[in-house]
This record gives sequence, structure tokens and C-alpha cells, in this order.
Amino acid sequence: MEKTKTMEHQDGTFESHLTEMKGTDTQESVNSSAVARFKSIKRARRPLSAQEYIDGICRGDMSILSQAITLVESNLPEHKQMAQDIIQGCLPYSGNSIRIGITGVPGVGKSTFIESFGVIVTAAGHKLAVLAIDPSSERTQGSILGDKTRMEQLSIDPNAYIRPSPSAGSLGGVARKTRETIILCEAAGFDVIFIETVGVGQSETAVHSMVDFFLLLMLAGAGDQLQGIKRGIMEMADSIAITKADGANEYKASIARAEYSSALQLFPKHPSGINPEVFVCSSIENKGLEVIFESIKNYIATCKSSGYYDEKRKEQASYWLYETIQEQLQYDFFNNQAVAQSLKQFENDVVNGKMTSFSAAFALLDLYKGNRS
Ligand SMILES: Nc1nc2c(ncn2[C@@H]2O[C@H](COP(=O)(O)OP(=O)(O)OP(=O)(O)O)[C@@H](O)[C@H]2O)c(=O)[nH]1
Ligand SMILES: [Mg+2]
Repeated sequence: MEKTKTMEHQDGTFESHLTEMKGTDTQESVNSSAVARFKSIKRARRPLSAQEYIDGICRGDMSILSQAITLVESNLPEHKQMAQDIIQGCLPYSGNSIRIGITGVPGVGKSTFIESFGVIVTAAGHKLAVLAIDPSSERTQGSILGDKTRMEQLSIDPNAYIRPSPSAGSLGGVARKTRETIILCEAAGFDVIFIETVGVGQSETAVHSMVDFFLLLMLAGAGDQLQGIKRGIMEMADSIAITKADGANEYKASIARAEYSSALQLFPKHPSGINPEVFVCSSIENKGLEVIFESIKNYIATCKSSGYYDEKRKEQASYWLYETIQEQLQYDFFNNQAVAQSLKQFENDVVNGKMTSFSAAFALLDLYKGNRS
């Protein structure tokens, strides 16, 4: 464009090509027209109504879904009601997904597994949402956040949605928010949902109570104790997958598979009536992953026909009723002004032997009951 302007002078002569380049202008690092456009959009944006959120989610609008999840994660009282209205509106469109919990100690290969396994799931025509419950997220701002950039294929897959875990709050609170997020994702059309958690013993119960299938990832040859996996977590598992079964590790993985298979036989019978399987897989070499997905789908189909699937989802719904009551009561109690003002003093009295823990607890509870706002 610039070229034609400078080439022809007004008197009709042409400027030499050699003098054409007068040096380029320094490019602005910010595209100012784009900034102006975004600003105008921002100004134009009015808060959506609950119904607009619900409609947006149900037509699969990812931006509206993300905004609604942010409301679910918010602790602001004005967001809470809105979030509940949206969840309630989405509830009739939810429930139709395979919810898979994925757990394992740090370094077992969860993120790499989710990336490779996720690609298989979307290639099979599913829409996949990846959520996380991460008790360490207050420190790390949600490990999945960093992972999202590492999940190279999945993060650009139009059929996958990766949501970083909420970064603050009690485990109970974070878990409840994740459970509510599942409902929104299902209403948005996601039919497979992964919920990742670090298997260090706190969050597994919460994840187990919101999934249809609980997959425990294990390392070969590291020993149960080294892996910090408690027996209780193994009992919760619907299947175990030994990760990193490639190269020199392949043989060790097959030994571990045999060991875990026989260890599982000593466990109480699985409530579904289906014996947990032990798989070996390599996320890096993409080996053994399809068979895990097939097995999960078979498990779900069998549980649906036996009635166990519905029974478990009902149990989970009532579990979350009680969990939410407990979490909310605790939140109210500790955020009660009278309690907050006196708690430290009572604690000092308790640790200095001036009061028993019980009488201090009851005194604080009385304070709370008398000062409920
Ligand atoms: N050889 C091999 N290495 C793997 C495989 N999967 C993961 N790894 C490696 O194991 C290390 C840990 O993998 P991650 O996927 O980050 O493990 P993680 O469980 O998500 O770890 P945290 O996020 O810290 O809990 C990385 O260096 C991976 O490259 C595999 O299938 N084979
Ligand atoms: Mg990870």
C-alpha cells in the first residue's frame, strides 16, 4: 500500500526502488484497534441473567460456561445465589456423562496420562472436560493450570475443555465446587469428564464420591509405602493402571501388574460385583490406553444394567447433601463475628489448661447460636 503512494510523485516521475524503504516504523507491541474493540465490548457487556447463562451453557458456549464456573467458584454472597440458580437450571440437562476420577501420587504420570488418554477419548467422538481437585492448589495456583500448557494436544482440541482447579478454599469447599462444575459441563454437552486429584490421601474420598469410575495410577517397583498409597485408596479403585510401562520399565510393570492383581484378591468384594482390573500402560508411547477406555465403558454398561450405577449416583447425591451442610455450617461458624473475635482467646485458655477443649467448644457454639446473623 505504502509502496504505490511513495513510488509515483505528483509530477509523474517515479522514485527509485532503492530509496523506497525509508525505514520501518516501530511496531506497537499492542494492537490499539483491538484494544479499543475489546474495551467497547467490555462496556457493552451487561451482566447476564441466570436464564441467559443456562441457555448459553446448553448451546455449548464455552465462554459462558467458563464465566458460570467462575461464579460457582466465587465466595461472594451475590455470586452464590446466581451460581445456584444456574446449577438448578442446568440440572435437568446434566447426568449424561461418564465421570472418571484419576488419582495417583505426584510424578506417577497423571498429566501425561490425561493428555494421551484424553486424545483417545475425543478421537472416539466424545466431548471431554478435565477438572481437578487439588488440595495443594493454594500453593501452586492449581497444578492443572501449569499442565494446561503441557497438555499440548488436548488444550487445542476443540472437543476438550480443561479447567484449572479453584485455587483457594477448604477441600470440602473446592470439592463441592468441582461437583457443581460437573453439572454445568454436562449441560454444555461434555459426555466424558475427568477429575484429577493428587493421591496423597485427602481428596480421594471427595473425588470417589462424585465419579462413576475411579482409576488409580501406580508406579512399578516403587513399593506401596513409598508411593504413599493407603490401602483405603486401593479399596476405592475400580481399576489400577501401572504407568510408564515402556523401555526398561516394561518388565517391572508386568511384575507389578501380577502383584497388584493378587493383592486385590485379598480385598473385600467390590460393591459393583466387578473385580477391579490391573492394566499396564505407557502414556508416552501410547500403549495400553485404548483397552482402559474400553474396560471403563464396559464397566459402566454392566453397572447400568445391574442397577448399581443409579444406586451409586443416588448415594453420592445424599453424600453431597450432608457434606454441603457440614461445610456450610463450618463456614458460617468460623465467619461469625462473635466467634472470630473470641476464638483465639478460648484457644489460649485451652492450651494453657484454663479450660477444657469441650467447654471452650460449647461456649463458642453458644456464642455462635446467640449471634447468628
Ligand atoms: N517413560 C515414561 N515417562 C512418563 C510417562 N508418563 C509420564 N512420564 C514422565 O513422568 C514425569 C511425571 O509425569 P506427570 O504427568 O507430570 O506426572 P503427574 O502425576 O501429573 O505429577 P504431579 O502433577 O506432580 O502430581 C514426567 O517427567 C513425564 O514425562 C510414560 O508413560 N513413560
Ligand atoms: Mg500433574
